[in-house]
Amino acid sequence: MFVDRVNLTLRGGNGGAGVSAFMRRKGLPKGRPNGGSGGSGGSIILEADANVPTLLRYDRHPIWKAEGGTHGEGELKHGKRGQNLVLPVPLGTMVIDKDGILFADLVEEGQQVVACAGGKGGRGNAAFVSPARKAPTFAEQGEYGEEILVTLELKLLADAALVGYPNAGKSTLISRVSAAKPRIADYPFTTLEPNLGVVKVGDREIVLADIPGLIEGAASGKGLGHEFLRHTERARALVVLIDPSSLQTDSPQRQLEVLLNELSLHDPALAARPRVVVLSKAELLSVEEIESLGLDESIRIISAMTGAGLDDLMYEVAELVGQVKAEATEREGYVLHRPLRDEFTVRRDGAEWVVEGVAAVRAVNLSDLTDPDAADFVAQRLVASGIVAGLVQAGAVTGDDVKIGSIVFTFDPDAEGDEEAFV
Ligand SMILES: Nc1nc2c(ncn2[C@@H]2O[C@H](COP(=O)(O)OP(=O)(O)OP(=O)(O)O)[C@@H](O)[C@H]2O)c(=O)[nH]1
Ligand SMILES: [Mg+2]
Repeated sequence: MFVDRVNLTLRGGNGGAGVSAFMRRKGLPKGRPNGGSGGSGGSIILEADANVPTLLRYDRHPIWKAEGGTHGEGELKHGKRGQNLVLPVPLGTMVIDKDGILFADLVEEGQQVVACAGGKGGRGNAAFVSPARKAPTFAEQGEYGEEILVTLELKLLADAALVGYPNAGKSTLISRVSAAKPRIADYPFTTLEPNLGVVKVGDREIVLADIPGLIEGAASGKGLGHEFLRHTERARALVVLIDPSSLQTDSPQRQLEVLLNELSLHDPALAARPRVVVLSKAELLSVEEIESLGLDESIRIISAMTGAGLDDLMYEVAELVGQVKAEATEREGYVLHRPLRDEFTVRRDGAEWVVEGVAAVRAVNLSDLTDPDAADFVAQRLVASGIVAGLVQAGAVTGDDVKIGSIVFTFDPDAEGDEEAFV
């Protein structure tokens, strides 16, 4: 089965929690803080891999989660990082976010994009020691990993694509010039999914794509429709096959007209793509019969059955592909860097102010908010991250309730920290 479009849910691993612990010493009431930090969660990375032919494995398995970090421990033992999860995808995979924005086009072997980041590990209490805070009793929770919905869409990367009516002999041709072994039969739509084959031409190699047959009206859904023309979009050249055999009811001339029209209905750029037009199954006709077809002189004449004309055709296709490559800008993949996640947002919800976003969650992400020392620290973070200023700007006044995550506290922009009351 050839799968060229999937929707995935990806989750970065959660960060491990930091821990609050103390080294006990005789004679010391509390001891020195020695709680270790949690490990960060693993990220999910998509990587272009030439050994992966389709998106099939993701069709059956649409949810992926990277490993979480482990928690910190006493004696300054830090948690282990979660492993990154690398998901291999075929060359030519486009990565599209839930708003339809393309953020990566993975065309080169090994090209990667971090699709979603793991959560940061929380810091242990040892990390919060400062001259003013010699024995912090709080630690940070781990952050949740990022979760995203993405669509992966595969657009094959072929140098040349075979286009023709069903039964025109496309699969027979690719099976003669490459190691591809598609099914071949004298009924239409034998080929239901694209096949790629590598053709050696002298010391060059070109990748040829055999795609399902195209008929008149494909643009409006006839036959297999236009779906598979997506895989010709990135081909540098087209090989248009026309078939004089009795398997076709349309004349070769008419086939060519219809094919070019369907290509331009899909994308006008395809009809303008450099192409070689080929008359297949030529051994069925005499020289006179071929002449009487009145075809343009530039048409190549081949027989995949006898092998006549195949070497010359492949040479011509390789030359054309080479020219297009030399003229065109290189088909490079890219990875767009997505805008940073909103640090925080402030909105009014009934009587409450609600602060959301990464910075907001980070500010209050401590293990024990009833600890006055922790509350003091949170108050400082709310100021430093600009959240207090943001609330004031939005119109919050002393005494208002402010909600961040599951925590509600009374707003007091002038508080010295320890006056903040957490509920
Ligand atoms: N006589 C003759 N028959 C051929 C030649 N090439 C292909 N055929 C026959 O034409 C029929 C169709 O061939 P395929 O290669 O399956 O055609 P296709 O274009 O891939 O067809 P679809 O996959 O249905 O689009 C088969 O019966 C082939 O044996 C040729 O050079 N000479
Ligand atoms: Mg076929």
